[in-house]
Formats: sequence, structure tokens, C-alpha cells
Amino acid sequence: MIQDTAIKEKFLQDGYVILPGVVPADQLESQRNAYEQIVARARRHDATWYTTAAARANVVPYLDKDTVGTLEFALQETPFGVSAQVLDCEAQKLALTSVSVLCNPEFEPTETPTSGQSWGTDPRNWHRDIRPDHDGPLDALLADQEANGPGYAQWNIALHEDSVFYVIPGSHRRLTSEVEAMQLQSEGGTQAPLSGCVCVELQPGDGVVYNNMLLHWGSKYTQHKKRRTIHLGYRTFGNILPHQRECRLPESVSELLPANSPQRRSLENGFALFRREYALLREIFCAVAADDVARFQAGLALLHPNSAGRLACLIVLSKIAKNVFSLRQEIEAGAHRSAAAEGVALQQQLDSELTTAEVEKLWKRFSVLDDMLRSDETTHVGGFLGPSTDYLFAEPSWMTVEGVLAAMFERSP
Ligand SMILES: O=C(O)CCC(=O)C(=O)O
Ligand SMILES: [Fe+2]
Repeated sequence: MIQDTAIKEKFLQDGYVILPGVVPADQLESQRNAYEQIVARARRHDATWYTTAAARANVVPYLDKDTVGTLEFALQETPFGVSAQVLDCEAQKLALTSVSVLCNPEFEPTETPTSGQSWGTDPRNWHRDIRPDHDGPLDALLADQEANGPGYAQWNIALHEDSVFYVIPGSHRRLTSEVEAMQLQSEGGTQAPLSGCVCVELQPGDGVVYNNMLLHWGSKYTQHKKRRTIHLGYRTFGNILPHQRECRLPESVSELLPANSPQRRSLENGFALFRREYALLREIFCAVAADDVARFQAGLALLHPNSAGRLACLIVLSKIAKNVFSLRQEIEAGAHRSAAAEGVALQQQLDSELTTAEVEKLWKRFSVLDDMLRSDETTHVGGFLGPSTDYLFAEPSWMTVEGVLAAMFERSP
């Protein structure tokens, strides 16, 4: 058995660690049964399931007493405690953020859409789970990670043998190399093995915990091999504002767990961490709307204590501010956004606590940073998620927190 510190070191160094028996042998059957029920319900609910190549189901809509074991499993020592370990954080500073299952398609896909479609990027293209429009440019995220460590861990845990997932070890700590970029730009290059890639081979019950900034590839989806691979996410609080920052679980799910159980406590603690972060975001956004730069900087220092890497946090704040602004515009226009959409429930809560004038002022200030993050051409760079965009995939090297604040608040730096 690999030593605890070795797991963390390997996670930092290579960006992934394969762990045998993440689902203990005596839980494999019950997890398979619970996930089979989830998938059966997702199938019934989703008319497009049979024609979706990248079939996957979020467990949340299908949780009840028969399937709650999927949630309980995600809160066990492995994977929950191991996630805290690899992210070097106390369990009290860690939240489970999402529980879903990756499945085989029910037909044989012929062609895979190339990356950068108007709707996004299919995971069967090499990618990092980063979108410049949603998360910011890679350089800023790498600088933050180098100074403060990663803030998000993702898992694939196989309930049946799975060798779909490939990674480039160590690529989470660097930009895409010239050799990789050349292949990714060439025809079919995002859908063929990249030099130095490793196939993550998982036996039933085995799992891989990985940094989703890694270059990775869902190589081939086929109907001929059953795939039920548990897909989990965990994030830290109090260190950085990770690019993968949203909570995809509603608070109501905790009622399904027995009162006072350790799993319920972990889950509820995670929701409390999100609530506290939202209170801080509201405080920061009110400070921006009031043009109170000192109060804004104090809030920023609470959200991201280390000044090194703070630019990434500022950039992520601009993304959240943009969402708050567009949500307000939609609401004023009478549109209704489903609370089931990613992060919308908490975003709505934040939005409802700011006046329209505050939201407009917030965006007036953050749009200055937003403009700095755009170029005048729309492109897609292979190796990233999302559609084509005019947001920069790499950060302009002149950008600093001080420079950005000066521009946002029209002061001399
Ligand atoms: O199918 C896989 O294992 C890869 C999935 C993936 O990369 C993603 O969902 O972003
Ligand atoms: Fe991915």
C-alpha cells in the first residue's frame, strides 16, 4: 500500500494517483446496484440518453433511500479524506461538490465532434477542464497553483473495468508544450494519443484521483463495454478560489443522511463553507459597488490570503461578477433560469442580495478587467474545454493585481 505522504507527493508531481480498491470489495455490489438504479432513472427521464455519446448522469435528481448509498460513499474516508490529504487541507476545509457517473453510450458513435464547437468541447478530445471564458487564462491559474497548491481534486472510480481515460503526467504544472500544441492543432490531433500519454487502467473498484488541469482524454466511448465510472469533485476553502468552484449539490440532499452521522456532518460542513464564501463574495461585491478599494482589498485577502497567485482569484471574481450581471439582466427581461443549472441556486441567492444599481456598478468596474482578458479575435486552442471565444487562453504578461485595481477604479497604480 502506497504511503500517505507518497500519495500527496505523487498527486502534486504527476497530477494523478491510481488507487486500488477505492470501492472495497464488500461494497462493490451495492454501489453497482445503486448506480444501476440512478442510470435507469436518468434513462427514463432523458429522452436523448440513447443518442448521447458522452452519456453521464448527475445523481442528485435520483437520490432517495435506495440510491443514497452513492452519496454516502462519496463522503467516506476514501475518497473524502484522501481528497483532503492530496489537497493538503483539513477535512473541515473541504467540500464535496459533485457526484455523477460516466456511462457507455447505447449506440456505437462513429465520429467525434472536434473541440471548440459552439456548445463546447466533447471530452473525447484532449483537454484540461479549463475554459478561458469561465475560469480565466491558464497562466494565471498555474501561477496560483504553484504558489498555493491545487484547490480541487476530481475522481474517476470504476465499477466495471475501465481503460477509457488517458493523461499526460505532470502537464497540470505547465503550459502545453510546443510539440503537444502542434499535434493538437493538426487535423485529428485532439483525438489521437499524445506523446508521453498514459492510459489509466482501472479494475472494478479502483479509482484515480487527479488534478483536472492535467491534459487528459476520454479516448473512445463505445457501446461494447459497460462503463459505470463514478465521477466526483472536492474543493478546498480558505486558501485559493479554485477554477472549479461551484457546488452542484442542493442543500436538501443532506436530509437523506442519518442525523449526526459523520457523512452528514461532512456534507453539511461543506454547505456551510459555501455559505460563508457567498457571504464574503457579497461583502466584496458591495465594496466594489461602493468604490471602497480598501474594503475590496481586505475581502480579497480573506478569500485568497497569499498575495502570490491572487491575480487568478481576481480573474475568477470577474467571471462571477459577469454571471451575476447577466443573471440580473435576464431576470429584468422576465426570463427564468433553471435553478438546476450549474451554480445557479447560490448565484441567485447572491444576486438577490444586491440592488440593480449595485449590480450595474459592480459590472462597470469588473468589465474593465474583463476587457483586458479578451483579444479582438475569436479562436479555440486545442487542449481546453468550451467553445471558440475571444477570451485569452494565456494571460497578457504585463497584468498584475495592482495594475488591474488601478484600471478598475481609475486610479494611478
Ligand atoms: O470520460 C472520461 O473519463 C473523461 C471525462 C472528462 O474528461 C470530462 O468530463 O471532462
Ligand atoms: Fe475533463
